[in-house]
Amino acid sequence: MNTTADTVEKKGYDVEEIRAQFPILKERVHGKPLVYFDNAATSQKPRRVIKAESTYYATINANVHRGVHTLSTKATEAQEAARETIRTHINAKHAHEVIFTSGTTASLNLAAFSLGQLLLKKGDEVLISGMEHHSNIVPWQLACERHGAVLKVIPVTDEGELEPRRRDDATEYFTERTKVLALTHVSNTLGTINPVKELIAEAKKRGGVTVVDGAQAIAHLDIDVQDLGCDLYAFSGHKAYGPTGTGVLYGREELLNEMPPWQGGGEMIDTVTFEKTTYAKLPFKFEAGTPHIAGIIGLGEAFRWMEDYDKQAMAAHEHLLLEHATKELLTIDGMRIIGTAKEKVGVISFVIEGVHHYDLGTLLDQQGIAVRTGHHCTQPLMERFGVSGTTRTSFACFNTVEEVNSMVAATRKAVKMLR
Ligand code: 7TS
Repeated sequence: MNTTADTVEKKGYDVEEIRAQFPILKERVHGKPLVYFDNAATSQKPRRVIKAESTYYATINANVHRGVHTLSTKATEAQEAARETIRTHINAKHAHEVIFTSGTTASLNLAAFSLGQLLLKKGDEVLISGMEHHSNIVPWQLACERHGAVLKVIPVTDEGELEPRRRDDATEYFTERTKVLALTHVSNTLGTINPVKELIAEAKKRGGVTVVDGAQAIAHLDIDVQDLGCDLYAFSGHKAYGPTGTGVLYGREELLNEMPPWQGGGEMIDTVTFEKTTYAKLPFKFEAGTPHIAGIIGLGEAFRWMEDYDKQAMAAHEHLLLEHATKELLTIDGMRIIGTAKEKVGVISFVIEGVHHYDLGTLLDQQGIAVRTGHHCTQPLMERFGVSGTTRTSFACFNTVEEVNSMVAATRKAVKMLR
């Protein structure tokens, strides 16, 4: 273990205490202790989250906002408590600005569909970046096709940052036709933290609506939607220690009130006749059908769990893992790290000369080490860097320096076998 690692871990960040709360970390894979480095795909869940979900099913399972009976009232209260927890966590002004969805993908599809209907006319522009996940590309392409608008892309530098030529004069990215800026806060492939606050300010000066994909930011950065100044902010619960099938679209109240609904059905209506339907007030206008109640309750618990810890200390620990892993991986012959931005979260994508990422991922799995391989749903970014895919290791608050060392040693061994 390197000395910096010792210092940070002794400064009150008790990684073993955190690890003890994740039952899955006791699992063995191919007879080896699990090393889970695929947190950007989905994080593991602390016991409290698993328990919150099962307690709902075991004790108060009922549909929400529908019955007068006791269980329904309790389920509704538990779900709405989760909404309030999330409101506080992201510093939204009102709880009804927090819309529950099934994940970032659903949140972004809602945003693109509804903003398309509201704003986009022939020749208008939607501005995204070259490092977007497919779920912040394709919904906008669909909206552009529907409304005759044009998708524009902010280029990415060799370091994996947004094109600096225009850093001093972000106005160049925008034209008078830019109606929407939809940007990832953190790149899932490169780990880059984008200067979203500045770009949001630029877009707003020109009257554009701003959408942030926060899927990779929510578990690793302090998110304050009012400070960012964004109109919409999307994230998934499962990447922030919460259940799969849960997500949020935060939206500024005034904009949400203007936006048309995305899906129609129960819960999102006020009155229905065959001639005309009027819609429910926020947030229900955007929550058609029975929600993932158990998941939402688990999501609330995940956020309460995160709040029990100092987010700065968590971020510092993850940063330490990032620095240590970067340094060690670079000692491997033929190593190329894709994504060397100054501001990064704990995500490292790499390619190794003469080694296919799929083979490496398979050999690491044999050692109990879970990494992701492939294009990470960012095909245009892969093309930008001239690679078909990468091996990606992504850290969470429960990972350790020892695990990084095992991964590096296993990679070195795998490279010898594969060359
Ligand atoms: N946006 C970003 C930046 C993401 O990283 C992901 C998922 C999504 C959107 C979609 O989230 P979902 O929860 O709706 O699927 N990213 C990844 C990944 O990097 N590996 O697996 C999923």
